[in-house]
Amino acid sequence: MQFNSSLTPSQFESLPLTTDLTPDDAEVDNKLVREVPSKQSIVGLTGDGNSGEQRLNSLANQKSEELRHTLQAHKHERHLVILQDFPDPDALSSAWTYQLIALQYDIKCDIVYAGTLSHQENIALVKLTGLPAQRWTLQTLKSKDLSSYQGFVLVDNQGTTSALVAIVQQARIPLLVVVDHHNLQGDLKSEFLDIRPYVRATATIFTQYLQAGLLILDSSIHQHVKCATALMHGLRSDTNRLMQAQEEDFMAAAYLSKFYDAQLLNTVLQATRSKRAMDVIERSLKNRIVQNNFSIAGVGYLRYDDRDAIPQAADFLVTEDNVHTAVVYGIVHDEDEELEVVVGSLRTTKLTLDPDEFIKEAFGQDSSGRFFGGGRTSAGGFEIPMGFLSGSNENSPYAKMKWEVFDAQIKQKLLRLVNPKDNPIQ
Ligand SMILES: [Mn+2]
Repeated sequence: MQFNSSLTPSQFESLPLTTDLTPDDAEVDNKLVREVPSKQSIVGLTGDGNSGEQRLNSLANQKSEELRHTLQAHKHERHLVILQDFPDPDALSSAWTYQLIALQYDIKCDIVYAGTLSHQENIALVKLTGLPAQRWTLQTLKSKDLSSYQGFVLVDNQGTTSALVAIVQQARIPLLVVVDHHNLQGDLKSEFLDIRPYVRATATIFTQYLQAGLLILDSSIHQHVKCATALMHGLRSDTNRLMQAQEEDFMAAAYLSKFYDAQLLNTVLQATRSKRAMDVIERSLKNRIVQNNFSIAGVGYLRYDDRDAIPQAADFLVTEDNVHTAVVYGIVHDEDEELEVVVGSLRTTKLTLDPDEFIKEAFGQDSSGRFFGGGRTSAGGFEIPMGFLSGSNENSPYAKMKWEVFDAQIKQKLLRLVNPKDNPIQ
């Protein structure tokens, strides 16, 4: 069985720790909130067989124009670009592109994330391209003067997967720009909104902005070549090496092919797994149960830095014969914050299974109505805070008991959907 290192995690690996996207004090003019067009209306726009010079659909052009106006209106400002807590190549490359575009308008951007880069390819990408993302923990945030930012931007997420968003909102920094390809996660009030769930990667959307002229790429500028390489990686990893790519994604990849550095991308893709990630994958293999073509595996406790081994294990389990969907989960322990969270990933090759729906149906919502997870095409994730039960694992029988309870409960919730007659509790 082949183990392909280019399978990368989805951004929905982390979910709602914090955010409230509808602050009482709506500082943003409601009139500025734009409606997300339905897929139908876009199919009509793209399927006209028109071979326009850049072959961009009118929506992409219209959105690029809107973004240009938004940036124009915020010249000389400083913005915070917030990524999901565990950013993936799609998020990282898109944010970098936003930063370079914004710079044309003398807007300075800091790209930040609260969690960690735990996938070997993400670490390689950031190191090899010099991608300017910074880790801001909640601790870091306390030492920052947020008043120097006039706005914040969400790229490849809608604020539900970042622990930073709530704090930035408390500081009354307005949400200016959202660009994402996940299903709409709630009522978002942003000056500019471009959410296109049928596009397979946010990197595709950003490439379209480049094609529309928001930034003219130049192969003689190293930074442009590196950014194009990062975008190519983001686009490939969110489309399962282009296997799930659609016309728009291929068009974007074709455009990037004129600028990216194939050798650099190859080096990024050859990053190797840590031993601890391998151990988690081994545990997932050993613990998996397969029922009705679903493979389900609990992997016990993991360190925070190894969190990304969970989606990697799911990527692996879904390759087994007769398995179309894999769910892997574990308890991630954050030593710094003394917090524990159940983190899970879903991967599916079944076209009719919507990961977003499946996870929402399986785990439901927390007491404030927020879903424990969601997803996009072929991938999803969930995150369930353990709250009062966090920590105290020095006592190993307690730790074991706690794992067993969570393990049983998650299996129960999943099997209810997989095989309604089967209940592990009985
Ligand atoms: Mn993405």
